[in-house]
This record gives sequence, C-alpha cells and structure tokens, in this order.
Amino acid sequence: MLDVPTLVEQARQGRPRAVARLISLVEGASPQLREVMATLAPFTGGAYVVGLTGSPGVGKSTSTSALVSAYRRAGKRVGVLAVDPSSPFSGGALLGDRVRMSEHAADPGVYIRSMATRGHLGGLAWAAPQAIRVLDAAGCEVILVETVGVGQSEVEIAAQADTSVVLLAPGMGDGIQAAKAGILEIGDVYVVNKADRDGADATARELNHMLGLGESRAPGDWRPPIVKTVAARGEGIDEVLEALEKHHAWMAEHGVLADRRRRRAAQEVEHIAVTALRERIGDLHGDRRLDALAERIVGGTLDPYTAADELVAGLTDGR
Ligand SMILES: Nc1nc2c(ncn2[C@@H]2O[C@H](COP(=O)(O)OP(=O)(O)O)[C@@H](O)[C@H]2O)c(=O)[nH]1
Ligand SMILES: [Mg+2]
Repeated sequence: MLDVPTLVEQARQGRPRAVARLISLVEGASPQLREVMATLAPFTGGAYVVGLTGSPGVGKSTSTSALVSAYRRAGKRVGVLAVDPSSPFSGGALLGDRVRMSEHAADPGVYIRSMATRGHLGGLAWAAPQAIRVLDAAGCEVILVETVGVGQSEVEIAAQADTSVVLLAPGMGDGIQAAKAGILEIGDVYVVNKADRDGADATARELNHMLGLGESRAPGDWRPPIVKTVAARGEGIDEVLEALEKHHAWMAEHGVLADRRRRRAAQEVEHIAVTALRERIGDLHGDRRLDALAERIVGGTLDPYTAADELVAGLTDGR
C-alpha cells in the first residue's frame, strides 16, 4: 500500500512522479482513491480549468501546446490533461500529441499527462474531475483539458471545465458536425484554427450565424468571441489567452464561476453515488431479497415501483 499523505505532500511540492502516481490511482480506480481525495480536498480550488474540444485533427494539441507557452510566458504553472474516452490505454493513441507537446517536457512548471479510463464503471465523468483535482493540488494555476474523440463524452468533459473552448477548422464540415455533437451549446470561446487555409472567414461567419451572435443580448451577458488562429505558428494564441482571461474575470464578477463549480461538484457526487448504488444492485443478482420481490411482482401482490423503493431503502439502510 502507498503512503498517501507522503505522496500527496510530494505532489504538492510539484514532484512529477508523485503527481503521476496519484493520477494513475485515479485511472486505475484504486481503492485508495478515497483516502487520496480526502487528503487532497483542502488543497484544491485554486486552478482555472480550461477545456478544449473539437473534431480530431482540428488542432487541439497544437493549440494546447501554444497556450502552454503563452501561460508560461505569463509566469503561470500549467497542467495539461489529455483525456481519451475511446482508448483503453493511455499513451499509445496520444503519441502524436506527445510529440506536439514535447517542447514542454523539460519545463518543471508544466505537467502533462494523458489519461484513459480503462472502461471502469464511473467512466470519464468520474475520472476527469479527480485527475483535475490532483493537478490543482499540485499547484497548477491553469489546467488545460484536451479531449480526444468526439461526441457525448466530449461534451461531458467540457462540463468539467470553468471555460470551454470549441475549436473548428475550415473545410472539415465542422459546422454541421459540431452542431450534431451539441458542442455549439457549450462554447464560451470559439476558435477557428488553420486560418492559413482557405475558408476560415467563411467558417467564422457560419459559426457567427449559427451561434446567433448577431442577436442582441442582455447587458452583462457573455458573448462568446470567435478567434481565428494559426496554432501551428502560434498566431492568434495571445488573443485566445486574452479571451480566456476575460471569460474568467466575467465569470468571477457575475458569480458564474462559483455557480458552475457548485453544479459540477453536485454532479460529481451524484455520479459517484449512483455508481455505488448500481454496483450494489448489481451485486444483488441471485440475492434472496431481489428474488423475493420479483416473486411478489409475478404473483401480482407488488408493483415494480414499490419493489424498487423497497430495494433502494434496504440498500441505503445498510440492511
Ligand atoms: N495548416 C495548419 N495546420 C495546423 C494548424 N494547427 C495544427 N495543424 C496541424 O494539424 C494536424 C492536427 O493537429 P493536432 O493538434 O494534433 O489536432 P488534434 O487532433 O485536434 O489534437 C497536425 O498535423 C498539425 O500540425 C494550423 O494552424 N494550420
Ligand atoms: Mg490531440
């Protein structure tokens, strides 16, 4: 067994190996996670979490790497979490990303980690916030979360961030794809990357139209900016950073930051509770209690809703 308090203390000093061990515990759904999270709790809440989503190849890793450089120039400690909902392993699928991030490998002010979820019950919605908490406690002031893959899981990860950046690129049929994946509803900042290619202006216009950004908003509302970038050359990255800082300040000023974090914490608790409950119910197969309830339903003396209530009450009473 690992000595959790020592490991957490080392992680707080920013020792990369301790941070890596802790994230591995999250990834592997270790039974020691309870102790880890309880020990970390007082040291969390300081990090600003930015999620980057968008179709594969749009330039998320390149933009992330450029943002890391920009934040480093501003003197901030940065954590990067690349989450792959589709892969059972961390590492392999992210090789290209590793190469793109390699310029930061020797910088002690940057912690980069890719993470898969190994298909455990809680899934990503469960794992990502815990890994973010590890980086937060390790002193990362900004945490960039890149989600690999598309679809619902991406939206799920975006929901873990304080600010969501949605990336598009010209000529990828992205507008339609994005709408399908529902990511047009989650962007706080939109980036049209690969602006060195034809069609970037058209993509930005289409996006502007789809988002209804031309419509008037209530004063004080956040109007998601659309920033054009050439991430591969670092162009427009300072503007992205500026947009992030503006959004951060706007959220803090309007109580949105605290709101989002509370809502996220509530969802996380709900997720853990439901997962625990589902595991316990799963353990009941062949159990006498469940059989007895089923018998009564078949016999017409009990309805399934009342039976479910009895089952849940029985489980949570610890009977
Ligand atoms: N032309 C062009 N290519 C880019 C730009 N940004 C990234 N790329 C390239 O697009 C490819 C995919 O980038 P990557 O960051 O891995 O995308 P991800 O899958 O969204 O993480 C790589 O070959 C990058 O070099 C850009 O601004 N312009
Ligand atoms: Mg990538």
